[in-house]
Amino acid sequence: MKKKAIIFGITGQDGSYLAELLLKKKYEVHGVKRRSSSLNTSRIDHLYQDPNETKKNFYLHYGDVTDSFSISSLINKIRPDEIYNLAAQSHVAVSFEVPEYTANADAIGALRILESIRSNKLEKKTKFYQAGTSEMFGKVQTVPQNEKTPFYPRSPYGVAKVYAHWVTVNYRESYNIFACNGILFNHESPVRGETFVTKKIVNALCKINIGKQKKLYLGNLDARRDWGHAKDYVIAMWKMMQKKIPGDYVIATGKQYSVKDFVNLVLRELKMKFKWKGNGINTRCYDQNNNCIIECSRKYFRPLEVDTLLGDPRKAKKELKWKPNYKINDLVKEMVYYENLMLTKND
Ligand code: NDP
Ligand code: GDR
Repeated sequence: MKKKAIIFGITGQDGSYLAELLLKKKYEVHGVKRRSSSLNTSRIDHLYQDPNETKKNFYLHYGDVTDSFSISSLINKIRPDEIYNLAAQSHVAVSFEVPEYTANADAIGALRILESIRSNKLEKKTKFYQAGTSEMFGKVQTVPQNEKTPFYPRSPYGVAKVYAHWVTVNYRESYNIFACNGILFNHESPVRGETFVTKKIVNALCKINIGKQKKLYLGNLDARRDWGHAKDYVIAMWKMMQKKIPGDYVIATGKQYSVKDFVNLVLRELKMKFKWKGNGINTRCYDQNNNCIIECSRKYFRPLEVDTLLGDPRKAKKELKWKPNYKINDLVKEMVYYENLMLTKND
């Protein structure tokens, strides 16, 4: 019998890579997408199968993690072996603008799915994965961060994810549900959302390089992150779900770079000559003709910042036999290659 999986958040970066992985592993994959006024399936269009096809293994359903009825009826109908909860308002800066919605989707969304597993009496059948985040560490208490590092979230997003983390632990301990938390550090890819800093940098610098854009405005260039590739990280999610006993795992590369370092890597990959001047909010970057191509703008600073994140993935390496295949240079190379390809296609 084929394993059945439901992915909440199928239209997102991770949802698309996870769907590809599970289909390769011969799962029957059910993706839950939100209704939206414009198409939101570009990342999964290549997986689409005609509804009239008989040997289908990829299905899309409308649903929303803020709607208990839609979640419960889908779970009851599909009775999946595995549920991956990747659905979230996932932008940290935006969570300061829409804190209540972020809490509803990111915190209570996880509770709704867990409660649906329980109320449909699927505790023994259905495994649950919660997409936790390094943002839960926030104002970091120890370096590097591992599964025992205390949480100190610094945004409505981080706070909501801490609730989701603990309610997942609670349902595991109260009802014996196989429920696990991934504590994933930043992971990127060519299909990363365009307002996250890596994609924003790659997109703008590729355009500046060919004269299609003049300047890139960024926020805090000194923030430090542990950046991996989404393709590696969805493998870790799946591996967590294959364990005999559920647990919580930090997934990270164990290497850290600043936003400015990331800009430098992209400029070098594009073979652009550049020079930095100033510091803090007055930092600027100039090209070989002395044109200012990067400036800081207060608009992109957050009310509170997470200054530094660095993960310690040793538990995952030992218990899941997981390690990242991509190094930061490979990630940058792939993102730049894809961006340039898209730019020439749109010409
Ligand atoms: P994305 O923002 O790319 O994807 C989020 C997905 O959730 C989209 O499919 C989105 O749909 C969907 N979604 C948002 N709100 C709802 C809702 N109310 N009901 C149903 N679906 C909803 O995020 P990523 O793929 O990057 O991340 C996946 C998960 O992992 C998220 O939960 C994120 O918080 C978490 N995470 C991500 C990390 C990263 O570095 N990428 C690191 C650690 C955790 P739509 O397309 O319609 O907007
Ligand atoms: P993050 O990712 O907040 O870590 O959350 P993001 O790429 O948005 O920011 C990383 C760092 O870069 C700084 N920064 C900017 N960020 C954005 N978006 N735009 C800018 O112009 C800019 N300039 C500087 C930020 O201040 C920050 O310090 C991501 C999301 O995927 C979450 O869902 C996930 O949980 C975490 O990663 C781990």
